[in-house]
Amino acid sequence: MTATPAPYRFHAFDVSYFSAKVRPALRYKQLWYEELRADLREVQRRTGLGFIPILITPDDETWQDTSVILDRLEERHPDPPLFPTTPVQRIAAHLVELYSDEFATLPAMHYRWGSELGEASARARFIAMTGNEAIGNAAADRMAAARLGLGATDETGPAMEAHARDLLDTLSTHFQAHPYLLGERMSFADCALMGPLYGHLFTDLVPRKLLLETAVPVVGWIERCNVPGPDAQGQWLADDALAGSFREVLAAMGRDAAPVILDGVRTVEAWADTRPADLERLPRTVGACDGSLRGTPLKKVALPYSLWMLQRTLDAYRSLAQGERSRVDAALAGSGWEALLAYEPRHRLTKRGFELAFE
Ligand SMILES: N[C@@H](CCC(=O)N[C@@H](CS)C(=O)NCC(=O)O)C(=O)O
Repeated sequence: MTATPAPYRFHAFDVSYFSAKVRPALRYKQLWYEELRADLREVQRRTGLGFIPILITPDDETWQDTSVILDRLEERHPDPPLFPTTPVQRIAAHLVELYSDEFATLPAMHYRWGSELGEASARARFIAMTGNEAIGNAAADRMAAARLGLGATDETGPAMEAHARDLLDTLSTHFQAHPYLLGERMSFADCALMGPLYGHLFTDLVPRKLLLETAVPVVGWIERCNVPGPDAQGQWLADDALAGSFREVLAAMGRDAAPVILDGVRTVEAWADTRPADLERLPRTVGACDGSLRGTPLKKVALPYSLWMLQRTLDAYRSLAQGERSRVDAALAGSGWEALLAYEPRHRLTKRGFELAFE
């Protein structure tokens, strides 16, 4: 175990999508940590926000936002590494993170809240988790409404399920030959994908059945990510390679997700073009954007946060030397991610404390 003078304190929930992204990283890095059922008053007091998870460091700093948390964990505890340093694997990992954080929430919310059995079982779990019927029901109502805001409606349900089917099939093929996305070692891409796959699909009744009946190799990967001890780790693929089966995974993600993410970012940028000059705080959402998923119209809220996440990937891509970028382009040709990597945002966001702001 990595020695720290006191444990990290991880405010999280087992049913939480984004908690499932950080937990494997804490375990992989063999950190001393205590997981607490998130104390929402403490989270609010420390961050001014209602988002979980948060991580409190041994020296009592508060870290919020899973991408920031993973970056800082890597900075403080670089060994064993979560972030590949070679260009192709690094950008591929960023795309998996972008997909997981900014698109996979849609199928995940569909499976949790989009059927009678899904909704009733998730509601029961929320009540059990909070130990209070009124609070559990209120939280369930908020999340069920958030599903619709994200565009995971009854109309888009079949497209969500077709997407999930392709994703699970490509992942199953990959995990039959490779323990993790980039080879024999876990990376932050695996952590990010655990958000939808463990946080929602594996803990929810309806998709758990789907996983166990149709995607057993994916369940095997979930088990590995949950117990990623040092003895279970090898190396990422040599020579900055991506397995052919992982390129299929990236394509299953990119084809459907990249246009939806770009639609959202374009809407945010159009709003930013004409935003009020005296804007003090960025709103969480800036209206809705219209797009489509597999030919089905999809209307979803546009989130400034999505621009920040895209910027994170683009910063990594644009910091590469020309030759490295060409290697990334060649490796990702035909994956559906090209237009997103070519996008040049007109606006730039930064974090002031825990809040997003224009740079
Ligand atoms: N981008 C944030 C997202 C965190 C997030 O949305 N967490 C969910 C739980 S998994 C939450 O707290 N939702 C409360 C809300 O949406 O109001 C991160 O990466 O930490």
